[in-house]
Amino acid sequence: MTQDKQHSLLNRGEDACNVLKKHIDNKDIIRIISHNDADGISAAGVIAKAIKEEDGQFHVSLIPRLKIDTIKELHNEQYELFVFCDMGSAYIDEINRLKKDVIVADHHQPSKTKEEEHVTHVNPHLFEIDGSKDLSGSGSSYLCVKPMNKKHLAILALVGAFGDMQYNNGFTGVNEIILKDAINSGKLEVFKHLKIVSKDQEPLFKSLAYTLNPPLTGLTGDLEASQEFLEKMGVSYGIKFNDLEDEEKDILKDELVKINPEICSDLFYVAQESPAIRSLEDFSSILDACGKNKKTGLGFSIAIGERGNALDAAITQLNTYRSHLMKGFQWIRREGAVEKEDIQYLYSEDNKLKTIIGTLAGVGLSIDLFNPKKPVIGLSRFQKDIKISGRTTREMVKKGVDLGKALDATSRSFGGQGGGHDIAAGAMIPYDSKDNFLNLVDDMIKDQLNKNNRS
Ligand SMILES: [Mn+2]
Repeated sequence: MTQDKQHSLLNRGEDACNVLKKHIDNKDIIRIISHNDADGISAAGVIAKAIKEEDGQFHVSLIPRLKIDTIKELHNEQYELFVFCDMGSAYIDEINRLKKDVIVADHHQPSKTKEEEHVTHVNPHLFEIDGSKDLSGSGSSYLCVKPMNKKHLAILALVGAFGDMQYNNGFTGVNEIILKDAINSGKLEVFKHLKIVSKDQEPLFKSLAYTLNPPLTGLTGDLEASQEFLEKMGVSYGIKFNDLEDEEKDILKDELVKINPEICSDLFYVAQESPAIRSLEDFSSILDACGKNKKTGLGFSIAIGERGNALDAAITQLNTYRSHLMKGFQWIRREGAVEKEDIQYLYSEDNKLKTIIGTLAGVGLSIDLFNPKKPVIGLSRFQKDIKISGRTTREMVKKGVDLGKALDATSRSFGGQGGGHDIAAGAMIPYDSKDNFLNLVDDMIKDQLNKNNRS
């Protein structure tokens, strides 16, 4: 059954590939519109790189979210093929009205409208495949180029999957098929190793503090504690991991495994790449940092293969992002979250914290910075609006918490909008409704927990 569904999805990718090839052959400039996060940048990269390799041309825009107005504006653009990556499935109605060929390569919940003949819709949900963990936006995009013999681009699709946090101690579903292609390209190796970040760039204590996934309780987000930890075991903290003596590496490994056994697991490694992006997770962090610091063009250039100065500039973005993160964790360790009855929240107007509050909430929960029994709601102010990022634990989801539903319903009652998954969700609400919103979310989570108790 599963295989049938996967097969149908792969066929849909082939349909999209035929449309793409037709327009490359016609020498049309192909219009790509994608999301500005790590998955979206990788998705645009997969399509653009394939076009480039086939001697075609493209024009790409990376945007924070697709709006109806954005699609309306495309009516004025003179292109013969539009490709939406990592977005578009919720707007098939509007997209149908574009009277040119369209490919939608997305993995978010699609709208109920059926696509018209000029629209090729590649989305796992259409085939009852879970788009939150089994295929990313860059994965859907990869399926549209896979038939052109582009196995090496499967690597970039995995970078996007890491960006969307679809790796959970392994890849599942269609992501597994993509992983096989990546390995078969001969460029990707997978082996067990210490999964601390930037082993060849940063002094060891920073590598530990910067490692978010798997989380290292007591070390993640804390430069001082990481330094002390290494000093205590007599391992040189100021040099890079890759420069340690083998003996030191062994000591370190033993101690880190005690904190989190998952720290020693599969590393996805491309030996011929530049050191900073040899690990696909490091690659994904760099694209993520470019997106969050509004340097999407830079991120995209790395995705399609630019290195040298561009990569140096992208690494600078990563460093900036990480220094913001460290400040954020410091802030949380100092102030903590404000607890209500059934939720807790973080609120900041600080420019540096705005874009990272969701990460702080999620990682903070995983390293015990918050009460695990209450979902964390991060709020950051953007002029007249507040951006909401909610995170909770698997355990609370089992007890009935569904943040996606809670944030969707509550934000709508204040004229905002929201949604997402049970464990992680987001919303946008007017600034004035902040306090009422928090009270309502608190009530709603209480209801969810009560209902679950009774059933
Ligand atoms: Mn995505």
